[in-house]
This record gives sequence, C-alpha cells and structure tokens, in this order.
Amino acid sequence: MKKINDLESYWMPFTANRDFKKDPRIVCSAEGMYYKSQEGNDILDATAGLWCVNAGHNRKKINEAITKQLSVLDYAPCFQFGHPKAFELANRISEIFPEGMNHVFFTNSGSEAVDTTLKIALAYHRARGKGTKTRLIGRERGYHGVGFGGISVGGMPRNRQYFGTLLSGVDHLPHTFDHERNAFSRGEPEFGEEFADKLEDIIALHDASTIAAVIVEPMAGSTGVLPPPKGYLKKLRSICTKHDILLIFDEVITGFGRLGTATASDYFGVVPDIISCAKGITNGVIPMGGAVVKDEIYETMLDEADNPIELFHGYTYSGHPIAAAAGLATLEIYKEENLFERASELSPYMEEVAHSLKGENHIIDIRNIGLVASVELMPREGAVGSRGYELMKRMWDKGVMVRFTQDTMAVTPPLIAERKHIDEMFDKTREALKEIN
Ligand code: PXG
Repeated sequence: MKKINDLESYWMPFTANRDFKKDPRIVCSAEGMYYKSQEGNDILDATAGLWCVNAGHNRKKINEAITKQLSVLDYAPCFQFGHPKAFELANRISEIFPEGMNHVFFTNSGSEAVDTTLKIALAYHRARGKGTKTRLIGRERGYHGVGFGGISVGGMPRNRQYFGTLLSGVDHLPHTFDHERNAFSRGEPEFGEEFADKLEDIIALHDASTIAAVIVEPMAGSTGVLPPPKGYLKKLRSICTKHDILLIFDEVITGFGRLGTATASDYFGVVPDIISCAKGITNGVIPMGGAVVKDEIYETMLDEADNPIELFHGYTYSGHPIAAAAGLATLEIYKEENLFERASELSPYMEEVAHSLKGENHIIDIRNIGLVASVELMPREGAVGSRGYELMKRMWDKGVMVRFTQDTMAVTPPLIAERKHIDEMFDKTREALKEIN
C-alpha cells in the first residue's frame, strides 16, 4: 500500500509534477493573509489563492454559513425544483452587478461560466431568429478557462495546441500588449485604443450576420496582467453594438472587487451584455461561478422559447445550496467591511511600491491596475519561463506565495491586505531578484 504522504497518485493541475514532487511546496492551514506551510513557516498570500480569496482566509462568517446550511439543506436539485438560497444569491449579485443585468445562471467554476456565456450567446441569437450568428471572437493572450469553449476563444498557445481542432468558427482579436509604447505604464496604458479597430476587419471578413459574440477579459489576468489601453473597451462596445454582436466580459478574476469596484464593467464604465464570474463569488471557499445576463437576453429567451424549458443547459451542482450560502456570507463580508473601496484605497500604494522596483535586475516591465500588479522579467535565452519559475521558488523559500506566467509575476493579494503586507511582498521580490541570474 502507498504511504498516505506519497505524492505520486495526485496528478496536479498546471504544475511541473516531477519537479514539485522532488521538493514540494505544501500548505496545511491558513488564516487572514497567511498560509502555514507543512514545515510550519508563515507564507504570505500574495495571490489570494488563485485570485479568489478576496476576503482573506478562514472567515468565520463564511464557515458558519456553510455549517448552518449543511444541517438545514445539504443538497437540492435546481432542475425543475429550487431552494431559497440560490434565488437570494442571484438577487444579491444582480444588485451589485451593472444595472440591467439582473439574471444569473449558476455554474461551478469559471470555465463553466465562460462556456455558459458562449452557449447563451448562440441560443439567444437563434431564439430571435438570427441563427446564422454563430461565430465567436476571442483575443490573443486571452484566458477563459479550460473547457473546449474557453480554450477555443482563448489565446494562450500552450492551452490550445495539445487539444485538437477545438471549436470551429472562432476568430481572434490581436492582444493589446504594446511593450514599446507602454512599458512601465501605471493603470490603463496610454496607447492602443486602435487595437479595437481590428474587430471591424474581422467583421468585414466574416460579415456581422455570422458573428454571435466577442469575449474578452476586461483586464487580461492569467496572460501576465494586461490592463486595457485607454478607450479600448469603449470602442469594442460601440463596434459590437453597431453590428448587433454581443459583448461578453470574462470577469472571473475582476468580478467581486479586484479592481476596487464590484465589476471591471463598473471600473471602466463599459457595460457588456453578459458577464462570467466565479472565484471571489464565494471567496474561493466553495466552487461556484455564474453567467450574468442583461434583462433583454433573459426575456427574449423566455419569450421566444420553442419548449417549456427555455435553455437546455445546466449542471447538477448549479446553485448548490452550500455554495449559495457561502456566496451570501461572502457578499455580506464585502459589504460590511467595504472591501472593494478598501482595495481601491490601497491600490495607489501598491502602484508606488511595485513601480519602485524599476531598475532592479532583469525587470523589463511593471504594470498595475486596481489591486493587481505584475513584474515582467527578461526571459533567459532559450529558456522562456525558467527565470520566473526560479523566482517563484525563491519567493516561497522567503515566505511569499506568488504566481508566475512564464516570466511575469502577478501580485494579487486578498483585499484585506495592509500596507505592511504590500511592503513584504515587494521587499522579498527585490531580495530574491538579487539572488538569481
Ligand atoms: N476566465 C478567467 C478570466 C480566468 O482567469 C477562468 C476563466 C477559469 O476559471 P476556473 O474556475 O475554471 O479555473 C479563469 C481562471 C493565474 C490563474 O495564475 C488564473 C486562473 C486560474 C488559475 C490560475 O493567473 N483563472
């Protein structure tokens, strides 16, 4: 029999399994801003888990809500039956999401939320008699989870190249990263609004009558933190409106406070037609996601349905009572502690501290927006990502958990972070940078 601490059976996601298992980084508990490693070291959480633990770890209110819900209603189906908490959570979400987006379809993850948005877009056009609108437009360097829909519209080559032909009828906008013009930008970069004009070219090529939706992350996160250029999202919005194409914002990362507002839509003053969300919806404690749609989409789907069931889509755990209870408690914490405003207030400080690293070894760019900062390193010749990977391991040894995408470090702390935590994150980065070649 294998020992219980044998690491071989668990095939870890998005992980260098061989290397990890030789020298594992394992956390055993967490409280507030810190994990405790297996060795008993405090590890500062500079990543809010994976951009999800926005209210910090081990929040009693969420734990109690879950425990209470377990003893009242552990599970109930949401297909043709319902339970109060799912309705209540949908109401609370629509209160803080953009005006006129009052309908929530629950999923269990961001990937499912994204696929749900794409399916709703297709079904909506069909319901209104525009069934030729089937193409989906994503963007280079986009990350929309790992479902076949999400990787098809996504633009991260490694996430696509091993998995066959993906969805057909997909095209991509160019990414908005423009190092030459925008290096070391603070907030939205000055240059690049015109990248949105490429949508007109794609429409000219395929014709608007074949295009259902455009999906973008309002701020591209996983690809290495790319805030949108000034004016870019507004332009995308107006082109989509002009051509009767739905605009989907993938807010799996930005939803629930990451930019200091409930949504990135709020932050940028641009309202899409559908928003995908997940992660911060339950503080990461119980898996949950959702697709939030404009009233007009929901109403059209119900009015035009050719069957009493208006949308043939859903998951066994859509609106799961335990997740819904966790979600309600999480939203209460965000409100009671003004966590979105708090993130907004802390953001200029993090900007200063992050940009103070300019000039350190290997750094070729620093970007930030809301409570997100990224530090990009010059890749080693012939070994893209190796410098970033080494820095991540050094940071762990120094007691800070950070995420790297290739050679770009993302700092995305829980919204409860204090200035001293921000200092610790970047002081240790500075130290670690001096130690690597
Ligand atoms: N859309 C976006 C914009 C995301 O960032 C997903 C969809 C998928 O969500 P799920 O719940 O299916 O994982 C994500 C996930 C990172 C990192 O380090 C980011 C994500 C996940 C893991 C790591 O940047 N985002």
